Amino acid sequence: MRVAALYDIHGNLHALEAVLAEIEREAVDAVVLGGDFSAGPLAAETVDRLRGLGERAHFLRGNADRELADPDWSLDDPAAVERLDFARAQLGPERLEFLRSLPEHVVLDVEGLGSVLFCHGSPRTDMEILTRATPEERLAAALDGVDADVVVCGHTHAQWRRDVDGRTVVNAGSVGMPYEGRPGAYWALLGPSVEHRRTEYDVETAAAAYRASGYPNAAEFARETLLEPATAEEATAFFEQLALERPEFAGGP
Ligand SMILES: [Mn+2]
Repeated sequence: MRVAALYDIHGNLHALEAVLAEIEREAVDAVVLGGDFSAGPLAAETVDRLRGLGERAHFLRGNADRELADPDWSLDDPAAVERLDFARAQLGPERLEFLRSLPEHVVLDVEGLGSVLFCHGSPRTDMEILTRATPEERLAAALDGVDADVVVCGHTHAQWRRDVDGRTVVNAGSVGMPYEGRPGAYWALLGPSVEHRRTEYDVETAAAAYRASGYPNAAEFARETLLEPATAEEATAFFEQLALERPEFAGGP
C-alpha cells in the first residue's frame, strides 16, 4: 500500500486541489487526512471535497478540528474568536458532527515501511509540538508505548524526519499553511520509502479566494500564510519556545 499524508490543509481548497491532482498521477491507495483540514477560509468546501474522496480517505482530527467542533471551546483573543465563529457558521451542524466523530489516530500497513501510526501533534496529544529541534528526550517520551515502525505527525507545518530509538518520526508538512519560507503545498508520500513532496499551485488565486470568502482579516491571513510564509527556522524557534512555556504543548496536561 502507498499512502499520501495530507496534513494541516486549513481550508486551503486551492492547495488541496493541486495535491489531489498530483496524487491521481501517482499510484496511491489511500489518503490520510492528518488533521486541521477544516479550520480556515474555505472550510466547508474543503471538508466536502475531502469527504468526496470516499473509501480511500482516512480521517483523523487535529486540535483545530476538535476546537471548532466543540461548542464550549473559545479563546481570549477576539480575532481568533471571530475566525472560529466564521468557520463554524460555514461548516454548519452536519459537518461539525462529522468532525466530532473522527478518531485521533489512524494505523495503516505501508509497503516497505511496516506499521505506520498517523497522529496530529504526537501519539499522546493533538496539541504537542514536535519539531526538528525538539529535544531527543521529549521526542522519545512522546513515542513511549508506541509499537508502530513509523510515526507520522503534523501540527507544526514544516517537513522533517528524525530517527529515534529504532523508529522513524516524520512530519508530513502542511498542505495549506506551510512554514517553509517558500509558497507551495507540502505533504508526504509513504511507501516504499518516505518522500517529502512540494506541489506548486497558484497562490495568488488562492489568496484572492481567501479575500473573497469573507474570512476575518483575510488579506493579512493570505499574506502571512500563502504569499510570505515564515521560514521553518523561524517557526521552529517560535514553537520550541512555546513548548518550554506551556506544558500542554509539550505533551503535558
Ligand atoms: Mn494543529
